[in-house]
Amino acid sequence: MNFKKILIPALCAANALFAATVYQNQVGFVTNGLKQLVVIDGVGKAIALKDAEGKVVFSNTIPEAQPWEPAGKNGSLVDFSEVKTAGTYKIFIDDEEVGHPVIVSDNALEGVTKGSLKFFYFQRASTALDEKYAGVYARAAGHPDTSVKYHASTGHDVSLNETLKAPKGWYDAGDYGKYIVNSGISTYTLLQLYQQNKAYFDTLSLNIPESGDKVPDLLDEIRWNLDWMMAMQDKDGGVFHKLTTRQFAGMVMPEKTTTQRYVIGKGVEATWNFAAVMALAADIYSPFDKTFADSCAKAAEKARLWAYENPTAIYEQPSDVGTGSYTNAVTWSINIWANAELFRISGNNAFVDSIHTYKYKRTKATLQGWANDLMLEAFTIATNPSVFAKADVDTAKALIFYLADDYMASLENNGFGIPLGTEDFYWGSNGAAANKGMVLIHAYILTKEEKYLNAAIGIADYILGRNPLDLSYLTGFGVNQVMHPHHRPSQADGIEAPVPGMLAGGPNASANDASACKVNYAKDKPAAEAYYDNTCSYASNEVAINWNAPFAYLVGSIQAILATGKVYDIATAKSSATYELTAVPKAPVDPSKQDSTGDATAIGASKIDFSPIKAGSRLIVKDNSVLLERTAPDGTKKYFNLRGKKLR
Ligand code: 9MR
Ligand code: 9MR
Repeated sequence: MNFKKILIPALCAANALFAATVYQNQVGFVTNGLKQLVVIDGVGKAIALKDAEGKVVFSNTIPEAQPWEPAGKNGSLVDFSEVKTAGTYKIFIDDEEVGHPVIVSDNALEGVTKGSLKFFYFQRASTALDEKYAGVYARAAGHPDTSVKYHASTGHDVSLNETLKAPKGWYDAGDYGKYIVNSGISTYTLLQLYQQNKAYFDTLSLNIPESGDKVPDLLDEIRWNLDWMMAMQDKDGGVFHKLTTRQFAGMVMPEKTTTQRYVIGKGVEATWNFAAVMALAADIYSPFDKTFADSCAKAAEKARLWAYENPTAIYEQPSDVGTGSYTNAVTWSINIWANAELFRISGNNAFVDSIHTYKYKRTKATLQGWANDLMLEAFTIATNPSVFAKADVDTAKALIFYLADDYMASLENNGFGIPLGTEDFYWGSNGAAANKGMVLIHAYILTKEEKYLNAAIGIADYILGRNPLDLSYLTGFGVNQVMHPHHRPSQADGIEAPVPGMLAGGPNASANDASACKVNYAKDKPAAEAYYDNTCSYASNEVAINWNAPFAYLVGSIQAILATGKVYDIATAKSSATYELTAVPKAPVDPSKQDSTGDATAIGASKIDFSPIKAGSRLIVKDNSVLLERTAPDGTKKYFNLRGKKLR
């Protein structure tokens, strides 16, 4: 019996009693790009878009609804990409106006690109924000950071009462701390945005104090943070973990908190991060400021040497410190990333040899985030095929498609057309969503297959309103906006609207701040609704540089690609300068510090064609010892110690 045939008319009759709901990008659709919206309770009804004169520019019947687990309800995905005329349209379902205006324009995502990048200007430490650039959000200078103390965890003799100058940089988030680990991935993501879309960003004005100089505004903004990062490198090459007060400040303006700041910790996570970012900066800034670029390359080289000499220096949060910890990052993933960047700017094979030491771990991808940078090396290697060996490029591509094709598969029968699952709704879910978009953009750069770009557009649409809260998560943009982010200046400045261009952390099914909020906003809610627009909610409504950066990358790339019709040409991609760098010692010295997720079992990842290890033997390092791994042609693996004794 065909169940559907009986059910559908019954459901349609019931639907007629309820008005349909529409979830859509509230900011705009680029004229020549994908355009979709979601309708709830609309199956079988007529949907139309009309222009200002009431002329129908699109009409269709609302298709079958499909589930999307994070929303806990079914949606019908309506595709109106055929509308290729710029304009503002109204949505009608059975002749009733619903949803929000649909804006179609050639530069629909330019405003959010500029806005999300301008956020970094608003986050600048050690400077006043002038009204000319900040408008009503102008403020006094805070945190000069010219007299920073050394915390004992840096290894410095604190009885000497020395101080350090480390001004500038961006505040991390809603707090006033400056953390190298999180700065690393954020700065790097923005550098990649520039690198991959130079034609677009060379002329894009952000209205910042440096606008009008010879350097693109995006690079001027990034430089503000690089200058700070540079000051965080100790004389021996190691890099301090963070610069913060010992405890979080109150919810006050920057200039109101004058509590002593410290550099805290010095470890491999910060040092590897620093090396990776400085290496890429050495390439990108060399046409603009050769002296600075040279110093970046030197600093990166020195950092790497320190990290190899101090492999056990893993950051631990001191007991008298309560600011963000950024601990437990996967150190080998940062190591590989830094070595990839160093090879790219130097051509010194010792750096790729270092990567190969970890080859057995590079078969199973994890989405990039402050705690795992494996994908960052994959992005670099895959987009530099004339620099890296083919086998390395193939491995890097495999990592990218391991994730990207998984996202594509999740779009099948997905009622909202969003490649996010219930498991993706953790602290900073919007940042993770944007990072998925970054993976998809890379898949697009590598294949030019539109499906990847379209999936990335779906993520941008999700953040800008195509979600079950009918909310744009970027402050200052969209019809329904986030109004109460956990962000000290926005809470303390007396202005009702928060600083614009900030991406809220997003729904978090774990509601890790339930005690601060006195309410568990995730309770009995589908994952995508576990969000609280309240200043208490640092786990769903804080803002952070590592969430804004991939969002800016996502919308900036989409806008640049659609507007210019051009995609980053990787065939000839290479560093604009070559540096002579030393790489001693060559290999990682402390395998016991390698991450457990990298153990030999990770090789089971079935989607990956990793030909060299399909069958045969090789040496791997596990639990501090070297083992022989034999892979039979059917893929089964056996392990032996070096005396030939079979293990397990
Ligand atoms: O404001 C802090 C925010 O930046 C952090 O992400 C969060 C978690 O570490 O902590 C916030 O600070 C709160 C602190 O943890 C407890 N006292 C109240 C602080 C402000 O809500
Ligand atoms: O983004 C971080 C998240 O992944 C962690 O789970 C959380 C708790 O450690 O910390 C987040 O980072 C915060 C940092 O510790 C302090 N500044 C604010 C950051 C965003 O909430």
